[in-house]
Amino acid sequence: MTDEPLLEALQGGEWCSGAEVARRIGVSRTAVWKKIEMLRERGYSIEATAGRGYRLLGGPDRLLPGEIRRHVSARRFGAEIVHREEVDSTNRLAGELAREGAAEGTVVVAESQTAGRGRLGRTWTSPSHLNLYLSIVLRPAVAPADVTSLSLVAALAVAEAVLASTGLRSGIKWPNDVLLGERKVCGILTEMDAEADRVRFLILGIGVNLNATTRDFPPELRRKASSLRIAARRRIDRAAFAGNLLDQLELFYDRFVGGGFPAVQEAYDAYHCLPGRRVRVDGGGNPRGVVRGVAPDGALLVETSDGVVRVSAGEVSLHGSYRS
Ligand code: BT5
Repeated sequence: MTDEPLLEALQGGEWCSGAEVARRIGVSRTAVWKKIEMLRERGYSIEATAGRGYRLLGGPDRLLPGEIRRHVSARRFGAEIVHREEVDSTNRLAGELAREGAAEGTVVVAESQTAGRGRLGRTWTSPSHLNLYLSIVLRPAVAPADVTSLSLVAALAVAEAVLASTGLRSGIKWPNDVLLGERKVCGILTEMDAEADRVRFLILGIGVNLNATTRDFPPELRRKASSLRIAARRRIDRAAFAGNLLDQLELFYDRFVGGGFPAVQEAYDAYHCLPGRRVRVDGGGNPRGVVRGVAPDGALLVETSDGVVRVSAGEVSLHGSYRS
């Protein structure tokens, strides 16, 4: 039996006698007491008095492994979840665990990061208990050169999880920013430990702004960052989001490992918001032009005055409504 029937019985916050709870969920009163204790350990606040029974005062807003796992159907991703109240960087900790032999699918989540990493030495703002900071250990049997498009796959999984949890269609800005209303709600950082022809492990780090409000961001980010809560105008269940994200990740990762980027390209293209837009790229010869899409290997195709140019890595700036 799960704890859910018990939580259901206490839903609404009204007093409910021990006998009534026991009857509703079909167990003895002693078993109810034990389950109440288990829920308290998981962070639920439940009042108990001899005369009136039980009353649910509040649930935890913690990314506890048990909370996330209730929402995961994936078999490998999230089978092992390490939770920290605070860490410098979930990517750093996941890397340490991977070096010690952690299995593929091992997840590190934290309530806050003191040194959240962005790409190229930039930082990721990580206020506590509001968002999702998650890193996962991957051990794909692919060549190091094929790994770059894996972060495109991660962005796709995030976009699907955003749709499932809010009904909102986000846009992916190549390679892996996820935007709502042209503002960044997610950043992805892939770090690799490899030999010349073999990937030892990868750490896929994903930061998603879930419940941050505008004032939770530093002033310089307020005009370019957003969160699911801001866009959907309601609080997001962080554990449910994390669980759903792990499901989407495992699904698309398996497709990618089996068939490369072409196996997920149609789904990626449906979210990609750059095609048809005029951009400037920093990197890959700094082309300027109109985006024509993504190649089957994950490179961005930009039509310039000299023809179509492929960009494998770089920073894309939009002309016009440029925010990032
Ligand atoms: C990224 O870098 O977008 C990758 C961020 C990855 C963060 C995750 S959290 C879990 C895991 N553990 C880590 O230590 N990291 C990963 P980049 O493309 O370089 O973007 C960084 C830039 O985005 C910054 O320079 C800011 O302008 C902006 N930024 C920083 N924090 C942000 C936030 N919370 N929301 C939106 N934009 C942010």
